[in-house]
Amino acid sequence: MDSRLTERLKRLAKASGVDLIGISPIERFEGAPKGHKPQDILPNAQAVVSIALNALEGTFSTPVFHVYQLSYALLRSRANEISYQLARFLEERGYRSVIIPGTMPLDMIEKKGLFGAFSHRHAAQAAGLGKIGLNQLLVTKNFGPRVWLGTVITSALLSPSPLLEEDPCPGEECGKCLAACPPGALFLNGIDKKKCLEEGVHAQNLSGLLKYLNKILVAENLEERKKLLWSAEMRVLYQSLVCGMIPACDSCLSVCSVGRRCV
Ligand code: B12
Ligand code: SF4
Ligand code: SF4
Repeated sequence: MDSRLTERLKRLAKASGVDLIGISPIERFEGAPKGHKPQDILPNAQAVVSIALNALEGTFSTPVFHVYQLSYALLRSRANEISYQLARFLEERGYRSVIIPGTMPLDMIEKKGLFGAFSHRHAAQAAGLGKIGLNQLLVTKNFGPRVWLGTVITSALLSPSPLLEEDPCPGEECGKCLAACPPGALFLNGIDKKKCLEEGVHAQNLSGLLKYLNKILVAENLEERKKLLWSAEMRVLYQSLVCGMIPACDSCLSVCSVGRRCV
């Protein structure tokens, strides 16, 4: 166990703006499905580093979508970049490392984009950052579920972090996330991913883009097609492609009062 390297890595993460960092040894992933254990992603994996970045609470209360979009997109790219920085730090010291995409890219063919290569939530729970709550998200003590996660799998033998003992989510006796989920996609023991995905469908994500392109394809004549191409909706879609396509729903995050710090 390299405790000095672990401390230096944690210091670098904090200096880069990470709010929470924890380390889990690969033995904590025994229950993970085949193909989704650390060693399936990096053959000589020894440890998994999890980071969490707290989202601005204002992100979840602004009614202006493009204001929400900026914070969200920035959080996503920062987590990827910091993960990369940590992986570079470890590789410079001779330890092979990989980073897990925040969301995309992921397997769009067999898994239909609904199953990541490696679960950030389970990794973060195994690293003691929080516990998976009733909303199926990682709920942390200090920031509730309003954290974006990143993961580095490495061949370095890093010192493990303790697991979180108490559960920040009281479960059924709260149940606010279940009640707040617009399509009723959340259940006591899981989530209907398709329902959740449908709710997140918005003019500004992939399904929205495909629906709009289809509208152009089936338009009656050339004039109609031109109108659809030179429309405001097309400009919105273009902007989302440039700035980041963001799911439109987040009620199960915003409603949770655990770790809420702002009025
Ligand atoms: C696909 C995906 C979705 C799908 C499916 C969601 C889901 N719950 O699976 C859809 C589009 C519906 C979705 C929605 C949302 N997502 Co999403 N999503 C992902 C993504 C890319 C993969 C998740 C995944 O693989 N699911 C499939 C498998 C792994 O999950 P599962 O079926 O629950 O796994 C079972 C088994 O496989 C097993 N298992 C899997 N791995 C392991 C490991 C161990 C050790 C064990 C014991 C078991 C185990 O346990 C499960 C059985 O209960 C992750 C990023 C990532 N790579 O982790 C983000 C991620 C989960 N999403 C996130 C967010 C924020 C959202 C949304 C709020 C949308 C938004 N506004 O961004 C909603 C919330 C929905 C919800 N309440 O869960 C965040 C969650 C942050 C947090 N605090 O936990 C993540 C982690 C992205 C990130 N980098 O931070 N998402
Ligand atoms: S993101 Fe929206 S639809 Fe999906 S589980 Fe959360 S509240 Fe329900
Ligand atoms: S809203 Fe309540 S039940 Fe849902 S995750 Fe937060 S604390 Fe748990």
